[in-house]
Amino acid sequence: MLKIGLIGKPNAGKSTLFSAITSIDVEIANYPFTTIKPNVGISFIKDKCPENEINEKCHPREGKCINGIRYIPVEIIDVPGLIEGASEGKGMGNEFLDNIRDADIIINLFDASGLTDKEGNVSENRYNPVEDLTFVNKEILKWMYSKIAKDWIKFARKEDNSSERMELKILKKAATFGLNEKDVFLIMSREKFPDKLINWSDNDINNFCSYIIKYIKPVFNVGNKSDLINAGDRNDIENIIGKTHFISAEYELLIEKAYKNGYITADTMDFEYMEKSGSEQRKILNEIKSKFADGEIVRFYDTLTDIIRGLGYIVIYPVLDEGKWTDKNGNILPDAFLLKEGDTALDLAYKIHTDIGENFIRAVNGRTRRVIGKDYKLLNNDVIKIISNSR
Ligand SMILES: Nc1nc2c(ncn2[C@@H]2O[C@H](COP(=O)(O)OP(=O)(O)OP(=O)(O)O)[C@@H](O)[C@H]2O)c(=O)[nH]1
Ligand SMILES: [Mg+2]
Repeated sequence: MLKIGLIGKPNAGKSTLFSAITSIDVEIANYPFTTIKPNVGISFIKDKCPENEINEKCHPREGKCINGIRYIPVEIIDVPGLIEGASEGKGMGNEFLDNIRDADIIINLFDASGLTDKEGNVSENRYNPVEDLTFVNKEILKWMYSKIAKDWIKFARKEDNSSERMELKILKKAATFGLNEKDVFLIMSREKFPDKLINWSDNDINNFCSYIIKYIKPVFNVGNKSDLINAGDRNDIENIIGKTHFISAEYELLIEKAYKNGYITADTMDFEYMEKSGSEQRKILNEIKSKFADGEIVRFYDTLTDIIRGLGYIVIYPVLDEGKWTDKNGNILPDAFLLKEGDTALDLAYKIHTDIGENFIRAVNGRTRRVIGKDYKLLNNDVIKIISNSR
């Protein structure tokens, strides 16, 4: 399952967002270091389900499908707040970042309102939110460096004496961040490093870490508390850091709760009011609705979808019956897997099971009914049957 880590300075609204998107109640409060232990939960990314094409209802094994929109589960991890100097033990330190070691995507949630200072304390003076981005990114890098550089000389001496491929040697260090051989190969082929590990300087190790972020594990800055700012504030931020997603965890939570309690018909912006909702509630929700309609604030689900699309993730539906799009028990489109653009039918086979990958014979495209080979490049929303020799 795709893993998404929520990081940021204390009081930025990480736990509020976590609660809104996972429906898990966690501690939320207007002071720093409310969260002291990471929270882990499941949320979803949404995509149009192929069930629409066959006029049948699908049977998701995981997640759900509502009105033809498939909800594909992703793991969300909310961690304590990060402050400058965390790598030297300040605040809650940085050990807790180990919980997002193998996250595929890191979201740096920053308080766009500027109403909390660098350490997350509510402040009278308006604070420039862009400052958070610099130190949070630095702390992430320092944390990665500390893991990779640990016992480097001992590691380098041992590995320099072996005839293994360089990628496999580096992987012994990089696997802790969830990287695989392909990932390491990508970094090593695009960037230059000394041939012998013993000759890697601190700078080389640092660069390697920054390339992990650049190529494999991107950090996305997302502005929170955008309900408290105006167009000018948004411009000021975008002038410095470029196009930004402005969200409101508070609104996300309000909408989610209104939906769960039966006040509105959907948790999307096209909701209608249910009879049970009162006039005060409708007034607040109308205001919220208009802010989203004006594009002042975006829904976090849309942000997430944008990020995932931008990274080249695609949704693939493996089936056993290429005609009916079912598994062996007749369940329609039971699974939705996230793969990456460029991944092949063989990659899908391995993702289903190593045994199926190893014994791959051919595959069939469920839409065209054509036989495809192991090198077939998967397309978003493909329905694929894999034929293998595995028992
Ligand atoms: N106005 C507004 N307030 C928000 C928003 N998101 C969170 N808050 C408030 O900000 C405060 C901090 O929220 P938390 O979710 O506890 O923040 P956190 O980042 O998890 O904080 P730590 O666990 O201390 O690192 C709470 O009072 C929230 O109600 C938002 O989008 N808008
Ligand atoms: Mg928190």
